[in-house]
Amino acid sequence: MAEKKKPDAILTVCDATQVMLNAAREQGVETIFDRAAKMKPCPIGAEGICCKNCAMGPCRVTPPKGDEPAKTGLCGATAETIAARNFARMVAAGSAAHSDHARGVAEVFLAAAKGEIPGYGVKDVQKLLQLAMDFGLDSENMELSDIAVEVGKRCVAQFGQQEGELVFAKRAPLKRQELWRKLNLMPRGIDREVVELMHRTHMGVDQDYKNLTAQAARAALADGWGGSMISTELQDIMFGTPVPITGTINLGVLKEDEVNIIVHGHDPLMSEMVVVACQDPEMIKLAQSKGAKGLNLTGMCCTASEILVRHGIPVAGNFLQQELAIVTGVVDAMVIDVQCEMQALHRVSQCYHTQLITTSPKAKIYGAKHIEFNEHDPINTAKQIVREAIEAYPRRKSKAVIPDIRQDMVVGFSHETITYLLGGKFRASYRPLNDNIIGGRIRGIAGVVGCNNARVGHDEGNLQLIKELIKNDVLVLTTGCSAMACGKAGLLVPEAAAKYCGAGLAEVCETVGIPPVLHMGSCVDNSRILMAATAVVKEGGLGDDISDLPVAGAAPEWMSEKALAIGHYFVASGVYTIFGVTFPTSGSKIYQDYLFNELENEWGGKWDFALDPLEMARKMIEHIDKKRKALGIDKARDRVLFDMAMRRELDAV
Ligand code: NFS
Repeated sequence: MAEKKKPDAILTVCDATQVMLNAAREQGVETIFDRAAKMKPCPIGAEGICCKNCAMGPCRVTPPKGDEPAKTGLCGATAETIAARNFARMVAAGSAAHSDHARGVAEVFLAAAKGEIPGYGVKDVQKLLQLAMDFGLDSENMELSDIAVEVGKRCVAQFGQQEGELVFAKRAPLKRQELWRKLNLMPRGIDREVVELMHRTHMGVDQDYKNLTAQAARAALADGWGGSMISTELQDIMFGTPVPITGTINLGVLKEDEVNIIVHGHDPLMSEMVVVACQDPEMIKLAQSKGAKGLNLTGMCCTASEILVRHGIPVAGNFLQQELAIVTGVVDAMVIDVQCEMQALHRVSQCYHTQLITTSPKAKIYGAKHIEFNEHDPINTAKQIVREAIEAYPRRKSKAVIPDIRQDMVVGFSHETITYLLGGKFRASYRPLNDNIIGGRIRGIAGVVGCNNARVGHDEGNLQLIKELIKNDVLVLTTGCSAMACGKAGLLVPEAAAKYCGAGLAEVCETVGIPPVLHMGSCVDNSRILMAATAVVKEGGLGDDISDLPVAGAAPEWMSEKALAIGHYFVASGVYTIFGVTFPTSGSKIYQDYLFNELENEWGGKWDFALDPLEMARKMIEHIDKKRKALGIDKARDRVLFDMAMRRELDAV
């Protein structure tokens, strides 16, 4: 099912990206778009039926032709075992990535709480107290700093916990928790689940595809309701829980006459300090002394979302725009932390004056300058980085090519904010949202998340899908690169409601003054979507589990293993989840049938695949309608206030 992109296929629907792609080609700079055309994916690997888990292989167990017996690996492993193992390993890697990010955040949080790090503090006291409650802390007579230390210690302990249950998993609806306990899916500790999954996918261990899928769920749930949720919560406490804020997006945010710094990656610990350093008068003066008008800080990928939703810092672009940003010739420093950073950045930066700087000991790029983020003196590391950018500014050598394309947007919809926005100041709750779903103005909710993928049109799948959903009155929650695609296309402004939505959703959005697509943050912030779904369940009237809700999840342009981990924790949380581009188990019919059909009977959620975004929308809406029917709200209409004539008519019956 690894579909080939037609040679004449659209490479991008983002105008700024197209301008830069043309510029790159004119300048002879190779990008991922060129490499994707030159090198096709290996079909056997893409379908999940190549096993390289031992040195007797790789064994390629292609489907049998005609009457041929089914092939197995040398050890006898069947196609379904091999597909399940490969799938599980991707989930393990994705869960590990989110969770190791979270570990770093938790360690810094704890050190900051102990007063060991200048510059980080507690911005959201309410959330700190909420976490204290989650962890069962008797905090009434405790100093705030002591509460922070205790919460920090308990969060760090979640990673190495060996038994029991992850604390945030107990935030899920009770019925879901019971199901996890019954099916042995409840995560015990974050590291434990990932390590066990790696063990079980080793040669000759777990060879039952259903059992493997269950452990993959335990690892994925340890991500969604563990690692990712810990990241979101602690980042909110330290840097502030997002509230609606305006921002600007696309490569047109770069400025020819200023020092441009792009922070790229996922971890806000360092970028938060770069924000502070860029506001330092001493730094601004230094930039001016080199002839620049000032310092222009922008972001890329999920790090961008982190500082966008909290500070309104402009976003240069999403995953497939990272090399092209450098091609503008005005990026003085690209500063990366961890995840989704292409090694090709180094080669592209060599064609220009751009200083590529790595900052994490976990993510170095050969040839790039490494300035290690010193978590005990973060502001000085940040200043050193800014100085590097300023020093690079006079070395600009190529003509600036900055597309004059940028778009305003409203972002920062944490699930707490949704409560407030929809319920109003005096009645903050999810009630109005539930009522609008029950009444049918809002047909359902979709979480559309994930990456860009060079095998399909850049931003095309995300936008086609989301436009179709909102046209059909489905409210969309979005994060990551998908959210950025929406921002660039003008879907993250309240005015988008009148332009793109069905009448019901438009009416709700216009009344409340929100966009029909709500930007909830970075990829670890998919945990906010879990919390929003839980809040809808707890509000009442729409069943008693996430699997009862008229909701669906999608990643139409996914590429990273993290996306697969996210998908799997959505499925294991009871959500119908559909991916585009390709599906990594398609080589085994038995295994794919299990994920796409049977799983729903066990978990209430299941996987699905559609290459065409409109087909994807159709399937999601069909699922939403199925859930509406089961809830008995498929024919629901708004409550009508009866006038006298209507009453008389009733009496007459
Ligand atoms: Ni998430 Fe994909 Fe990467 Fe962020 Fe973008 S590619 S799974 S959205 S930047 S992690």
